[in-house]
Amino acid sequence: SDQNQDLKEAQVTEEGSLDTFVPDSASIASSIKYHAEFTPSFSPDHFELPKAFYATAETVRDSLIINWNATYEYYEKINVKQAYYLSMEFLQGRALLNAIGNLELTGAYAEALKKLGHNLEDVAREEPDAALGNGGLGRLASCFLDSLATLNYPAWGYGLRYKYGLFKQHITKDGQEEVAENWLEMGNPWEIVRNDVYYPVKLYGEVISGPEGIKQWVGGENVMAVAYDVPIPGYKTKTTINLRLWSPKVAPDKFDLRAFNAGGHAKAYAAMKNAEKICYILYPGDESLEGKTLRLKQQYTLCSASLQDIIARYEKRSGESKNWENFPDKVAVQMNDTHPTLCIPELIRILMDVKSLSWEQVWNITQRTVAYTNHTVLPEALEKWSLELMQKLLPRHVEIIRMIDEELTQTIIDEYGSEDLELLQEKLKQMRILENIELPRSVAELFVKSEKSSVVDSTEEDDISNEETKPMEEEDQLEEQDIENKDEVTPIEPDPKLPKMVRMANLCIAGGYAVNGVAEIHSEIVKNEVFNEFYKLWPEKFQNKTNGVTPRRWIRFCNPDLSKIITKWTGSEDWVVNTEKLMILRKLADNEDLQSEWREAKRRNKVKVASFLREKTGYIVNPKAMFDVQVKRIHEYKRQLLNIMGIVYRYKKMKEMSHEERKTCFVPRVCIFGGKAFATYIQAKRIVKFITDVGATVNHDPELGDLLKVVFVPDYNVSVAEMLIPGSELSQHISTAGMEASGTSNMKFAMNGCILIGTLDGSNVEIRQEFVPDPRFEEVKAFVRSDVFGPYNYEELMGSLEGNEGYGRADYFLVGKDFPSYIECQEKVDEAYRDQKRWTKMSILNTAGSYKFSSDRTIHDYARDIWRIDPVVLP
Ligand code: B1N
Repeated sequence: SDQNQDLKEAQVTEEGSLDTFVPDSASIASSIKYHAEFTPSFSPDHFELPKAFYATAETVRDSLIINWNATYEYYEKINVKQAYYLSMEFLQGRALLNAIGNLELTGAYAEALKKLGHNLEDVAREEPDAALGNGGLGRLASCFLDSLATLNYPAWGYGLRYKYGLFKQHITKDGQEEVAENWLEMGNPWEIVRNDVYYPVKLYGEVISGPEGIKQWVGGENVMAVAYDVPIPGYKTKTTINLRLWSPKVAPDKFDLRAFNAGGHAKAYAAMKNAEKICYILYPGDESLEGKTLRLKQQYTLCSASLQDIIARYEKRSGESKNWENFPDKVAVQMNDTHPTLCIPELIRILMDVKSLSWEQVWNITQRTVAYTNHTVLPEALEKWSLELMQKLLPRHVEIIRMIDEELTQTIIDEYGSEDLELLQEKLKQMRILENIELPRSVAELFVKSEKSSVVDSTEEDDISNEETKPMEEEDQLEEQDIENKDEVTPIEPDPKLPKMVRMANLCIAGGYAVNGVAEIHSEIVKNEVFNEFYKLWPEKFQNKTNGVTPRRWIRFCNPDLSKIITKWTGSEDWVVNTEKLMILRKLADNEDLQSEWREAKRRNKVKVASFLREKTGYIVNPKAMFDVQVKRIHEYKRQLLNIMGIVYRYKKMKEMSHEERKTCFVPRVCIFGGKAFATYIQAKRIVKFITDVGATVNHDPELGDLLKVVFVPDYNVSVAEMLIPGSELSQHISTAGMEASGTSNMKFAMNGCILIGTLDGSNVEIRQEFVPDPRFEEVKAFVRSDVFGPYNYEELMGSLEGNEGYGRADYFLVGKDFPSYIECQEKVDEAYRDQKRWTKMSILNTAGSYKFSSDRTIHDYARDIWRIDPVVLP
């Protein structure tokens, strides 16, 4: 095709020629036709939307590959330090509009498709969302990749190529139903399989001592992890970085049959098939973890393949001058939460067992290479793995983890000394990586020695002599014995009734050079509470890196109408990469022309939302009403229940009023919810059911008209967010204080001129005391119980707000406690909305003030403070 020819020529001619080569719509159209014919995945006789999408995406991929290759070659040539972002989740969403937007070819593509009888937007909608993530953590990883590429940072992402992404959500009369998400069904036009890039990943087996005492991990099952590369283009730059996703494959010739001789070939074959299943499915838990073998296999596959790849690249790039001590000068590994913690023992294993370095060297290199981001302080989400399970699956790693635990234990002893053995014991108990596991031998000996020295401790002799002045009763004698036992301080014995566990966060903090939280308040909680003992030991490791979101996807491409207005009023498109420029809007916020353009853009986006709601739910809403939105994973701490209880209160009040009263008292609202519940999280699913039931009642109530509508958007995902956020006016972020590490959708809403209400998340969870129920909250609960929302039994849901249902603690998430101030806040929202000038001004100021929350700023901070990498601009 013309375009391909042009692109190829551009590639082989002088440096910089790509910058000047811009394909026009005619060459793009011919390239699309070329792919439709010669990269066939559909019948030849039609050119319908699905085929148009795949052919279009393939042409875009051609351009991306050229830039990917140029970027890769240049990094190879200058051997630059690279950052690697390891994550079990990347929530990429769709790629087409983002890619052609970044390449500045949106107009040309729209025209080309028009020539071929299609509309760009319709074609783009054919693309399935790449949902290899659950929520905020995975989406953050994807925003980071966009910023890294845009800012020309040499960096790659590493993840897993799950065959099934996050489940699809159907809403039925019973609430949520999960359906498998087969996103690869029609093929993935963005990935490039690298059949020559694969690494063995071993599981199970045993450790033997080889020659010169070098440990060898033998037997077990071997999987081949094959690389699939997804090009990540930057905005208006040639830099195109890589997201490398691993997919395990069967490798019969490479397969170690030793371990399978007992069961013969059939068994070996079954095990190989099993190996392939490792990456079938993304674990759908968000802030809830299951200690399942398959999950550990997934985590290890990611860590092992990525590190082998990183090390191979380091060796290739250093050539003759290879010196392992310099590894951290070329490589920074960022672990997205503790999910890739096995990076630490895996790096050590490769350098020690395969490259024959000493423990001292390897421990030092590791501690200068890896860094850890913490994303949650919820105790149920802090990863712990059973030692027994890990021992079976990764016997060599358990040995290494024991060595790290011993290093850490020694550091703790050096810090606290062995004078006060009880204090030392307490510290060890809190900080060790191994939980409920005997102390390393070297340390246990220390406790024995101290036992002897305590006999000559003078203060204790004093105590004893005091005791001896009075005759001993039998009880006193027992006490005396207790005291003596305490003085001996035997090392903490494991409790056989409790499981032996490996604490992944402790391992990350000990093995890494940096630990960061994801918002200021969260980082304070990390330092001062959850990991305070480590903070006291290594204050220099702890940092904050407030999250951000990419302004390309989350304003420029998802909200073109608003983008045009921002560009017009700030004077240029600069704000897309330099979000500080949004501040210019601050002094324009009162300008009436800007205000009316701003309102008009919002109105058009609301119309789109309204038609989407009608298509997906059948509900008809009035775009003149206020659009009030809460979209995020359904979780009790995020308190969708607080929102819906507030709506029920509003509904109830409305019903008690006359038509006239109602109209003066309330602003018409459309309350929109969206989000997925973890399939086995019963309480979350009840909340979904509740919201849809309230909607079914309220939306059909003829008395209310447009005054109140409640809509649950099914299957909330990245693409739905891109449509919904621009059309929202109010959004809610009302988590129980201290529980939401950061939250990122709040930033997206702010960027799109949405007013936010929320809790000051960050104050400590020490509330939950004098719980005096608000009479209005009592009213609402009674109302819910009286069957107004259908026959479903809401006793358990309401009961949980009062301490029933085995929750023990009444209303743990403080829905009732915050209800009064929440209701008052909502009344203020109504008042503010009545004054449309004031509301629009707030809306503009929100966009203006959102400049800080570009992931560009976040990435600059990581690059400067953690990774110590510099931007590289391609020649
Ligand atoms: O990470 C986001 C934050 O903005 C959110 O506040 C935080 O809740 C989220 C286990 C998680 N923390 N932990 C997870 C995800 C999957 C999983 O299997 C935990 N997600 C968050 C980005 O910093």
